Amino acid sequence: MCSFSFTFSIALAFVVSLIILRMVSVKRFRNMIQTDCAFEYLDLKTKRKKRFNKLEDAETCYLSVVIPAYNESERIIKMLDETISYLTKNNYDFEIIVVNDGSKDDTVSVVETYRLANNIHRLKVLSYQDNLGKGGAVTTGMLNASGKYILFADADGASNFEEIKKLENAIIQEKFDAAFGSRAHMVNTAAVVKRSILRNILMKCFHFYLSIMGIRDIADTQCGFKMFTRDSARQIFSNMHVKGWIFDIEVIILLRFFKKKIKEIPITWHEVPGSKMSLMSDSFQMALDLFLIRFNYFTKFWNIKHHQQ
Ligand SMILES: Nc1nc2c(ncn2[C@@H]2O[C@H](COP(=O)(O)OP(=O)(O)OP(=O)(O)O)[C@@H](O)[C@H]2O)c(=O)[nH]1
Ligand SMILES: *[C@@H]1O[C@H](CO)[C@@H](O)[C@H](O)[C@H]1NC(C)=O
Ligand SMILES: CC(=O)N[C@H]1CO[C@H](CO)[C@@H](O)[C@@H]1O
Repeated sequence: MCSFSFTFSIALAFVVSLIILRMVSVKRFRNMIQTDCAFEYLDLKTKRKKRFNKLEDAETCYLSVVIPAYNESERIIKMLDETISYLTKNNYDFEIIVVNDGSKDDTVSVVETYRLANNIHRLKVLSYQDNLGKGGAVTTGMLNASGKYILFADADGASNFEEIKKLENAIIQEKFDAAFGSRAHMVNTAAVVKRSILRNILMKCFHFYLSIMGIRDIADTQCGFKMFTRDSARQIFSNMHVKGWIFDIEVIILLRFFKKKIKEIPITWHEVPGSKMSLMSDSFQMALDLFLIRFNYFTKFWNIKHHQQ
C-alpha cells in the first residue's frame, strides 16, 4: 500500500512538472513573429512601399546581411558605414536588412535619414512595435531575406566585417552549410580578461551548462556573426521558437537535426561599449530557455518541419 502511494506520488509529480514546463513554454515562446508588421520597406528607386521577399522563394541577390537592432541609434551608423563601404568596394550584389526590434529610441529615423541622405537603396528597414529579443529579430529578418547567402551581424560592429570573406570561403569553397564567427581564440587576450569578474564567472558557468545540455563541439556559440546558405537558413529559421539571447543554441540544434555542416572560424573582434545585456536577469532567462528548448524537442512538443528545397 505504502509503495503504491509512493509510486503514485512520483508519477503525479512527474505529470505536474510536465504540465508546468509545457505551460511556461507556451507562454514564453508564443508570438515569435510580430503580427503588427507589414513586412514592407520604402523603395528608394520607385519611392513606393515594397514588400520584402520570402525566404521560401528563390533568391534575388547574392548576399543578405540581417542586422538586429534594439536601441542602436548610437552605434549602428558606424557599423553600416563599414559594412556598406566594404560590400560596395568589393562589388557584392547585396541587401542589408536592419530589423528594428521595437526600439524605444530613434534607431529607425537615424537609419532612414542615413539611407536617404546617401541614397542607399540596398539598405532596407524592417520595423515593428513590440520588442521580441535578438532571436525574434534575427528570425524575422532571415524570413524576409533575398540572398543566396545570408549573414547576420550585430549592430555594434564588434566583428570586423572583412572577415565575411572567411565565412564565405567556408561555405562556397569548402561547401559548409553554415559558417560561424568565433571569438574563442581570444579568451585569454586583454579584450576578454578586462571584462568584469562576474561576467567571466558567468561565462564559465554558461560553458559548463552548455556541455551538460549536449552542446560541446562549438567553442563560441554566441558570436553575432554567422552565415548560412539559403537552403539551410530556410530549414532552420522556419522552425525557430526562441526569441531571446539563447536562440543561437536552437539554431545549432536544428542544424544538427538537418545534418548540416557547421564550420567555426576565428575572427577579429573587439569589445564595443554599450552592451544591453543585463547580466543577472538575462543569464537566468538564457538558462531557463536552454532547458525548455531541450525539454520541448525531447518530448516532441516541438515538431521539426522539413522544407522543400
Ligand atoms: N539587448 C538587446 N539587443 C537586441 C534585442 N533585439 C535585437 N538586439 C540586437 O542584438 C545585438 C547584440 O546586442 P548587444 O547588446 O550588442 O550584445 P552584447 O552583449 O554587446 O554582445 P557581445 O557583442 O557578444 O558582447 C545588437 O545588434 C542588438 O541591437 C533586444 O531585445 N535586446
Ligand atoms: C531602450 O531604451 C528605453 C528608452 O530610452 C529604455 O527605457 C530601455 O531600458 C532601453 N533598453 C535597453 C535594453 O537598453
Ligand atoms: C513578403 C513577406 O511578407 N515575407 C515574410 C516576412 O517574414 C514574415 C515572418 O517574419 C513572413 O510572415 C512574411 O511572409
